[in-house]
Amino acid sequence: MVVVHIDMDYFFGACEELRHSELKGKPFVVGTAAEKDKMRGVVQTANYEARKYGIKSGMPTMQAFKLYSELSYFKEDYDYYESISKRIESLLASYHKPIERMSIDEFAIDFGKESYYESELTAKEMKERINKEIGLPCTVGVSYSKTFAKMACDSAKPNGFKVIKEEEIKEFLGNKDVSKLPGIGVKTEARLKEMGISRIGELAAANPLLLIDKFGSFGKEMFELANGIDRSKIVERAETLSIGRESTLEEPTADMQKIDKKLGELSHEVKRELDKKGYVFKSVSVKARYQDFTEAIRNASLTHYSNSEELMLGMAHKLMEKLVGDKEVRKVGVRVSSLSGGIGQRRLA
Ligand code: DCP
Ligand code: CA
Ligand code: CA
Repeated sequence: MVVVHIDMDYFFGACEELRHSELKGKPFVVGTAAEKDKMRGVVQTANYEARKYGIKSGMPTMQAFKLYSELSYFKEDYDYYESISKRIESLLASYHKPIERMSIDEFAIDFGKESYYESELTAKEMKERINKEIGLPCTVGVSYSKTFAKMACDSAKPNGFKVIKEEEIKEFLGNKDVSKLPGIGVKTEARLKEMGISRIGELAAANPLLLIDKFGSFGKEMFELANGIDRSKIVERAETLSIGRESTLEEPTADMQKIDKKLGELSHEVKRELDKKGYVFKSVSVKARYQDFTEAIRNASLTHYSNSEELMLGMAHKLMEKLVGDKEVRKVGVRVSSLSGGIGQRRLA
């Protein structure tokens, strides 16, 4: 299994920088309080220039200004950051892989059985596209599980890219402080220190029965993690769901008429599934696999939700035309995403 973890750098701050280009290179923070009451609030994030002065998330703004009096300040604008987060999510969703949105600025993507080589190429492309198309920096971690992909990412900040393979994990973890393991907070850290355990390597060599005795099932989990065993799973949420179908053509072809026939069948199946689940869609993507087994994907979004099969097919056709050009394809796929509604969701509402 390969997992790719993406975490945006100084996310709220980077979003502000997008619309305030004059900020570039200057230390600034985003905080909870309105500008006029800024000293009463808390810092939500600091850009890396401000971090040089020791300013960080969670710190009272007052303290941040004591560390650097020329600091620029912005009140948070959550809806704006959320809208950018959604754009990042739909860019990533266009790769047709299971995604877990772990927080507003963090995504874990399941690359399944893909090789590290292939995964790295795609993950680098994702990073590049987030940078070019959204305009924001991020850091990417690649590993064989969800937790270690996140740790790889954390260790490469900012604007980094790090791969940790199974055979490298012991060395990667060994010297790190136990607090670097996700789930270990200040309390657990203190209790582990009392037991003489401060590094992950020491945790890995500890007596697991003793850990279970002290921490219950979490004791077992942290022992396993310290030894490179991670059972956490990527969980897709309803908002990130997509519905797609793909199929191999009878023979490889660049003939759009033949391909359209297949797209028609696939769109029809997608539409049936969509109706069954009660969803409407906003984005359509298509995938083509070429003769040399490379694949390409294109997507487009509507400005409104729709459940029209005709519209889906029309978009699929236009996107596919660009992918095919004069190259022969052997397999095609149609997928809708940015779904809304859903029978289950309606019942809950
Ligand atoms: N956030 C917040 N309060 C905190 C921590 C974070 O409101 N105590 C918000 C602001 C951050 C965003 O969540 O921009 C993402 O948090 P991260 O922990 O990922 O930190 P950043 O993205 O700011 O920085 P980086 O990931 O580069 O370290
Ligand atoms: Ca971040
Ligand atoms: Ca984060």
